[in-house]
Amino acid sequence: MKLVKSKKIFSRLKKSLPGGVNSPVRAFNSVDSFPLIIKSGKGSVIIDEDDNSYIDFVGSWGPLILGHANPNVISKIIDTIRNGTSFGNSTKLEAELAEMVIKAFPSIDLIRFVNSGTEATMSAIRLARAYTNKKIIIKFEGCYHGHGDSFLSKSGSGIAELDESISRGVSNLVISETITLPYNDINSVETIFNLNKNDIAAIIVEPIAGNMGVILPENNFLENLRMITEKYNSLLIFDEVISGFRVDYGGAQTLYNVNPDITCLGKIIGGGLPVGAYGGKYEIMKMVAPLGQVYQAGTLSGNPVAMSAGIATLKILKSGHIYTELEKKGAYLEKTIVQEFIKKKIKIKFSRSGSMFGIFFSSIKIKNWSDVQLSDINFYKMFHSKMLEHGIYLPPSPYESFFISVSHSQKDLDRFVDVIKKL
Ligand code: KE4
Repeated sequence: MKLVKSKKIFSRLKKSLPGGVNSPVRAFNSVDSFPLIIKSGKGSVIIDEDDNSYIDFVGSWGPLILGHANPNVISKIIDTIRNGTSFGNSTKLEAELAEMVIKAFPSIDLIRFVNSGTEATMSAIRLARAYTNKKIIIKFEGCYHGHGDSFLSKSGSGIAELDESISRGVSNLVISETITLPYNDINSVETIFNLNKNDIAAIIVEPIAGNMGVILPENNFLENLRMITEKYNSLLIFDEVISGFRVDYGGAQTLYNVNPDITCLGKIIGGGLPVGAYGGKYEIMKMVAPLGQVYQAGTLSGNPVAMSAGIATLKILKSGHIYTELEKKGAYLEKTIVQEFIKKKIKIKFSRSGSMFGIFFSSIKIKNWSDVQLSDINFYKMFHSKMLEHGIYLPPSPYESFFISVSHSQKDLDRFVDVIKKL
């Protein structure tokens, strides 16, 4: 595919933006490739500046469960934007979207809208520390909760060792209050609680991990996290920024029937515009300013245009049999991809929940970050580039989720498998 205009635009971008991007993964460094410079999207297809078209299995990293430029979402945005873009005051649209989310998530009595998943998770741990009067946060290797300082760490060499920062500019003091453990390893959680009995404010977890490929919770992992946090009066925070309204209209907590104390949301609830949210029981959320003493604010939080995109999106998701359709598409793609790789004698592990899935080039069972590290990352780079050459856009990193949208046709799914045949 020709990339003449894209190359010119990327050189221009690099003059003004660090690495030429506004988010690192878009630079395609993880797949040693040239980044896409996109000019439009419609349904399951995106088109770059050189008019190359791609069937998109990234969907802007999750928000576009309805596909690009969904007509209902666009018309709702246009109707709203005609009345202005932002007032710095409340609007009824915030009530409408909040009520829809609260109805979908029984664990939420009150919710606060912010502008990103990062703001949601940062605020959630601040609230958890205030509510419990404790300071330590437990998270899991390979889970990503945005770029808040507390989350930019990895576990020390030993389980009980202090975390190490993974980013310059993050103070060791902040990192010393985060402990990172292996996903799906409940024993390590019990060990840490025994060592820090009354000092753990919360556990934050992606109930379905979507930032190390896709890894599902195993052996009642979520139920056990719920029991341990109750036993030690700590909070359980579900980071459902990806899984919320993706794997079920009520998120992973509905699928697995485990109620967290605080839920973080993003992506789909903004319908492609910047929206994040955190919410939970009244008892906890009443601490958030101005009702309570936990300060959090935002100029464009609850922005009416973004609210309208979220409302339009959830209205469609709530109607009809969207999740049944998405499950059928996911199951079909899983079956046909697995079959094709078996024919080619290429070992893969396929992991899926509804319309989010991951492919590991590995012959071992993948249950956590260490297992992911043993998969063939170089093969993924070749796979990504081959698929892109043939018009299939996959995440430009082996550590992300693939997404199917309502707008992906049977032909799109079969095209995916046809290109695998050419590997
Ligand atoms: P944002 O601040 O990017 O809106 O959300 C942070 C976040 C929080 N929690 C989870 C589970 C997330 O997946 C994310 C962000 N996801 C990444 C991709 N998996 C965003 C892509 C990017 O960083 O450009």
